[in-house]
Amino acid sequence: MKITSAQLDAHWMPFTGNRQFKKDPRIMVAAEGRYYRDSNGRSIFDGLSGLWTCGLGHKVTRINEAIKEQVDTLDFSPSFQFGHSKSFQLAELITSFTPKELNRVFFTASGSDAVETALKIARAYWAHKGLSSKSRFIGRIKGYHGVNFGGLSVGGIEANRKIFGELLPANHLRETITPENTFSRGQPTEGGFLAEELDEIVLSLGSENIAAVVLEPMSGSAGVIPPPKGYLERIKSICDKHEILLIFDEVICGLGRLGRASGSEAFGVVPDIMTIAKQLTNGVIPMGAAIVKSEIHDVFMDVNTPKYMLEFPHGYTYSAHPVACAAGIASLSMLREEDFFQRVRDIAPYFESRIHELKECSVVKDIRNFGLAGGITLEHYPSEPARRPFEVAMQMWEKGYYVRYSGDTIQIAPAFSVEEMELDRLFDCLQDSLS
Ligand code: PXG
Repeated sequence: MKITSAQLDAHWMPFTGNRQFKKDPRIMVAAEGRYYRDSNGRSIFDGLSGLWTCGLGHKVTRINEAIKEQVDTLDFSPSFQFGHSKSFQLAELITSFTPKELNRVFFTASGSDAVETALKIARAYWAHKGLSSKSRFIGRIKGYHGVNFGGLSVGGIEANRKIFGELLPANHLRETITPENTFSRGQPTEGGFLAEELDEIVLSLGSENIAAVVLEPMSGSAGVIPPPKGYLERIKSICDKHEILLIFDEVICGLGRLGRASGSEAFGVVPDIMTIAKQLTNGVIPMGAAIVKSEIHDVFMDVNTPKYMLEFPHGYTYSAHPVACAAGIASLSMLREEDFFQRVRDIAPYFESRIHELKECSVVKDIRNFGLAGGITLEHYPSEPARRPFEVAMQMWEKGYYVRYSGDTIQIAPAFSVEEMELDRLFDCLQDSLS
């Protein structure tokens, strides 16, 4: 069906150059496996698994059947004060993917909501312990934690923050890309010492004023930045030393992208709170979650108020939506039963070797990768860092490939089932577009 210009005008699209897009729209009409079909009938390789969401590919029968059955049985159920069985089933299933200490799940409607939830839990936790001055957050430059005010405050992508006025008080650690660790394969060996900056920040602010440190174990949106070896371990030990909570935002890292159930597992560091979304339902229905240690949860349950009172005045109309829960149960069951984490680990070395061949292109300034995620930093046009990635991504689109461009990077994150031959075609085409 043709989209009219009035329809195009009516939709203000998110994180999109609306003026450019509407002159020459790129419209998807169908998706199956690792391919989209566009409105011109072309087959388009999905180089980002949707938006880091669809690691299991598109049109997954088991997920779609679960959704259909759920819609026909219980299409909606009030999320406050009433329940349905699927949310409890999914919560327990999620805790079998997270480190064993993280075993209480709070459902949200998106990744941004999951981050806000985590931040609120952190502050309220300290307040319940009589330490309400512990309210400040520490994030990191280039961190992305969604678009709500809390997530923006701890986020460190300047372009996303600067027009929105006053945010929550937050400090930001330095980013971990250094001149020494460019073109690292997997975790860089240089840069672990950068975590020591946290100690300095805590000493200057006072640990009695800090609620939590919020990090993506591996930055995703900013262009795939795996943590240097030893970095997360040092962050964790500094947090423990000063009694500060550590929140891992695993909206991209969690549930398979890194070849493990979580970034925490991939990098061997256990946070106090974790956020997930995207792959939780394979992107088919919006859903996120914040998962916390039981000792955090129990502080809320131990309050001395009548039992009918709320322990945590927070939640969303769409928290634990039954249709999302059905999709989540099907997605997580498939990830486990078909061992997609092993599949990612098997193909990751090939992905790594192919993406690093792009180093030969003169406009490529850095390449980073981990699991099935890769980021390529491109040389800036004078004072126009975002232009070259846009141009390259548009060339790729012309050639039948969807890749993500943002800031000065191109990102690649194909479905977990991607074949070597498809990676060959994708990276050959990218090499052409970069030359
Ligand atoms: N935290 C992290 C680490 C994310 O990557 C969010 C929170 C917010 O999730 P929602 O569901 O509210 O969008 C994200 C989202 C990209 C890209 O191409 C990344 C995201 C969203 C859209 C595009 O890098 N990450």
